[in-house]
Amino acid sequence: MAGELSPIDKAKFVAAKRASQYVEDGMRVGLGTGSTAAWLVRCLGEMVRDDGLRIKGVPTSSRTAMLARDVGIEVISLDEAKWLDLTIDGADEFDGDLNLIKGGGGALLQEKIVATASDQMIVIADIGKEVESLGAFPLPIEVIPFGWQTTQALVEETLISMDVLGRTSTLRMNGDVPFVTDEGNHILDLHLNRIGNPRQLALVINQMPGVVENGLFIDICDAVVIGYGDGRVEVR
Ligand code: ABF
Repeated sequence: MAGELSPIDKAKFVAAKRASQYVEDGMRVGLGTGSTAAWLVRCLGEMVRDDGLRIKGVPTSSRTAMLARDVGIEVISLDEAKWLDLTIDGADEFDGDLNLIKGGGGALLQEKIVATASDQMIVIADIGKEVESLGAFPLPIEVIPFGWQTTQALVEETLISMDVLGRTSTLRMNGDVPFVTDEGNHILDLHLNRIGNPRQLALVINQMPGVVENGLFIDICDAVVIGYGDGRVEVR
């Protein structure tokens, strides 16, 4: 499967391959979204096909559901699974406390629901996702369509008044029309550069009317499997 890969794709593949070893027969597994998680789905598909692995997959997005079915994984809904043994997903950033920024792929709401409804959540990522402090990657915020531009202004004003947004921070949409999620909500990007207190920021953002969820995953990730371009893998 891996053939001749670029260093970044090799890093993603080896992290996914290593994480697939945590998946045991009979598990209900949350399947993440993004290119790294896509490698995991392919690895699990190979295990289903070649080793007779029997799992039930709960995808975190419609894209992942399609890929999982394509590779022969039995796909069920979260409500059919009721609870998951393990979720494996990617991330945009992870820090030393295993706190994450996720949602660059526009699936943060479903990803957070699935990750939270799991006994264990493992992130797979190339080493480039490791940061000292979260925030260089824009923080995605999911808001309902009703009055979303007003919600955006409210979020910005509230965070500025709390002195959470530094001078160089801006709240920017993804172009003229924001990204629309599987749930029909909109994604706004909060460009902070550095988040001093992710836990506080996550709580403040979710209190605001119109905000559904944010891409800060605090105390959710149990381990990160890190892939390197030379093929090395490290588990934190
Ligand atoms: C999903 O995949 C998102 O939460 C995250 O933004 C994205 C990471 O994508 P990739 O693995 O392609 O870097 O997990």
